[in-house]
Amino acid sequence: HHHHHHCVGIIGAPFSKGQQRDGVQRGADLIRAAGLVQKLIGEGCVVKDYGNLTFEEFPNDEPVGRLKTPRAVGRANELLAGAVQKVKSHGNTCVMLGGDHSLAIGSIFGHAASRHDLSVLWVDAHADINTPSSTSTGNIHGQPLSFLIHELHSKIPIIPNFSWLKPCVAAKDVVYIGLRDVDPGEHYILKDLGIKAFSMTEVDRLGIAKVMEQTCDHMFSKVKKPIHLSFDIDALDPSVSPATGTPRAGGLTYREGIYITEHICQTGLLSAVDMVEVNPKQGKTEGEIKSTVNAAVDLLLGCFGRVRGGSHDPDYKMPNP
Ligand code: 4U7
Ligand code: MN
Ligand code: MN
Ligand code: MN
Repeated sequence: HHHHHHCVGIIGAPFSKGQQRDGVQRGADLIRAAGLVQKLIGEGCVVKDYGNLTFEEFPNDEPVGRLKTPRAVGRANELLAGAVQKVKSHGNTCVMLGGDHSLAIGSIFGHAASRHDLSVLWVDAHADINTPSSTSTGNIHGQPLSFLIHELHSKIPIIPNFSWLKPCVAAKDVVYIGLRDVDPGEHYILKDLGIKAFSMTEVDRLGIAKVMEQTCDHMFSKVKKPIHLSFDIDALDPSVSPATGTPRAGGLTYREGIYITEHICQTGLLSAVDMVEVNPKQGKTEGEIKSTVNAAVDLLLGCFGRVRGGSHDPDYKMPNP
């Protein structure tokens, strides 16, 4: 019943300074090298690859409070936000290939600037909602949502290279799936703001089909807003995607991950996707890297219409015996 094609705009964001492990900046090129563009075209998408962003170096990027490399993260996200706005202004669904998850700051801000009033679906083992004061690690990839959510505005101090950023998402418009490693401060925020969250316990209890039904019920309770899907590859179980910086046992299966993307595609409201935290240097073998990258590619294909039951080809001619 999808007679339209998806127009997809891809941005590569080879950035790693939201955390401390080298390698995650190579995620975007690996996902491309696995054939993402050709495979999307094979699904009937019209694809424009906008290439990789080039990020500024900040040699004296001293911590601000607990925050590590704040200037690099601030400037990278400002650049990314502008790039996402451009991709959206061309009428594309934006795919941001990371890089680490601090990039969601710019990706969601840029998306919100062109399509305000988004729903954000955050698929992750982690809640990524520490504030600059609640963080225990200082890594900004564990904090992006605190910078984006209106209700947390008063918790965000003045940080160099972040003055362009204003909160742009309401707590009621965020849904989590896959949580299983939530810090005490994050748990407090989730409860305090009443953020909808399907942890792995709820995935076990309800099954992924009911989780997606209830996710969409929540997101579409009033008006149908465009969806921003922020997919951290560590949401999947480390047996599927081991090549990532902060793996956590007990994650989503490959099939549950694909089901999420298929369901979101079917809403017709997917407007931007982040695919982040693929880190080849964290893979112990070639096979571990391959499995992680292939999962990222397959999740993106699910976002753009690939269906496991096969799809209709109007040009198919049944061969004669
Ligand atoms: B990711 C952590 F303390 N919560 O804040 C933190 F456990 O983007 C992990 O989801 C954050 O991979 C993980 O540093 C960030 C930690
Ligand atoms: Mn479709
Ligand atoms: Mn994570
Ligand atoms: Mn994350």
